[in-house]
Amino acid sequence: MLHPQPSPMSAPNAVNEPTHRFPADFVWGVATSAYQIEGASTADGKGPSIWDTFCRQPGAIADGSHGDVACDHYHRLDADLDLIASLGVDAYRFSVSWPRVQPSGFGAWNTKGLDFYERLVDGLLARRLKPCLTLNHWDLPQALQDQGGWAARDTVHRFVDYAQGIQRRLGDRLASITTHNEPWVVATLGHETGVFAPGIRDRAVAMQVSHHLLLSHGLALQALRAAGAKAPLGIVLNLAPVQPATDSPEDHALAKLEDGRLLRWYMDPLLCATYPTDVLAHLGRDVPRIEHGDLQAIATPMDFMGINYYTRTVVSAGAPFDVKTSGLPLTDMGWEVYPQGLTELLLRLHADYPVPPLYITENGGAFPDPLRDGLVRDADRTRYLADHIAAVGEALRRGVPMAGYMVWSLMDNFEWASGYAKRFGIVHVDYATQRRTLKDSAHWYRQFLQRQRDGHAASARTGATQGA
Ligand code: IFM
Repeated sequence: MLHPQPSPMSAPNAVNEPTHRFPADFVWGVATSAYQIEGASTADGKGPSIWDTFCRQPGAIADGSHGDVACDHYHRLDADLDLIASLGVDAYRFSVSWPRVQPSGFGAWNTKGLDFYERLVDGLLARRLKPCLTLNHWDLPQALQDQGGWAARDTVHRFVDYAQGIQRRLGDRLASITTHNEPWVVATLGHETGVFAPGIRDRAVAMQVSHHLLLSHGLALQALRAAGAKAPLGIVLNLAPVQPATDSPEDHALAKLEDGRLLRWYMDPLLCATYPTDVLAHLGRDVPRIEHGDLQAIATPMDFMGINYYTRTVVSAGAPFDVKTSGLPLTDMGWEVYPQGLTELLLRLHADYPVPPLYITENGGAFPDPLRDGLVRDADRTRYLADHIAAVGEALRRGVPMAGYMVWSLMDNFEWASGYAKRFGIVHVDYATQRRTLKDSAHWYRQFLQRQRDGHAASARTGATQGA
């Protein structure tokens, strides 16, 4: 149930309202992922995922927590759908927990798990919200990890089967299907630095994983289309402008390489069927095994791309760049607030690649957010959102085909290796009671969207009068 909310401030101070008028069909939304909010980690036949396993490793999660209960969304579905609808958004981006619907990642399907997502999709449609489904937001079935996980080529085919199963059950009602969320994170943080599940530290494995994720994306698109999928199909990448800390040639060279590993390693094969040669040369023996036809499959045309943007990346060949020296505000994650980087990134993508329509599928900030007297005065987050929405508006004005924007996140949730201490939600969650409270930023977002709609209605009236 959505609890009664105290009146918010009309608008937090010092927020620069974006002045851009976004198109009437621009899609505004909020986003979450299964492991971060659902809880119910063993309910109704769900199998374990690699994150269930990883969270049990001592020291893996900052506060020793896990997603067993999280926001208990699995048991609070209807109230949470009402909550989403109350924000006045057009769309909800969520992910399916693969081990909830297919506990081993192959073979038998779990009807109760599929039923949950059917209730979710139908509940969104009943509230006139677009269901934007992500197939893989990191919670690979542990049973597949036991057989080699994403490093094994067979997992590519298991993923394609899984995608087809979701299409069979839900495909006729989805507004979009995303194959993978942030493959760089799965490959690099999961298999190179090992700070995320499954906790492997091996660059050669990480690069093979990245190739298999990309290949499974392309093959899934082909299989979904062959199965008659009507929903737009795409992938979501986490991208950032990579900048040198100084003007030294060493810093510039490192920035180019890091841009290659973060952005071009994914954009080049997806849009141009090739891997960047400088990164291949740099990898040496860690270059992944690429079979004949793989690159063509990866470059299967997409209907859209999602970009997740939080901050810029600054690299230094010497001592690591200290974000505190830049003078920019920092979020609770210690990430610089750098909205102009989003415009810069979008213009660059548009200039360098034949991009399909682009969505910002995640953008937001973690801030401490104390709940006092039933209110969360998160002016920092409101400012962050307003400034990044303006940055998207600027890219749109300069010709980038922007189609939508989604806030990360609908509500506070399990922030992976940071546990529950970092709060990204525009809705506050009291984990002891599971009470949800709209933060000031949620009220601002709702009012901003209403002002956009009012503007369109006024233009339509004026246009109608002028045309009469
Ligand atoms: O919470 C994550 C999300 O799961 C993926 N993108 C980044 C967010 C904030 O770290």
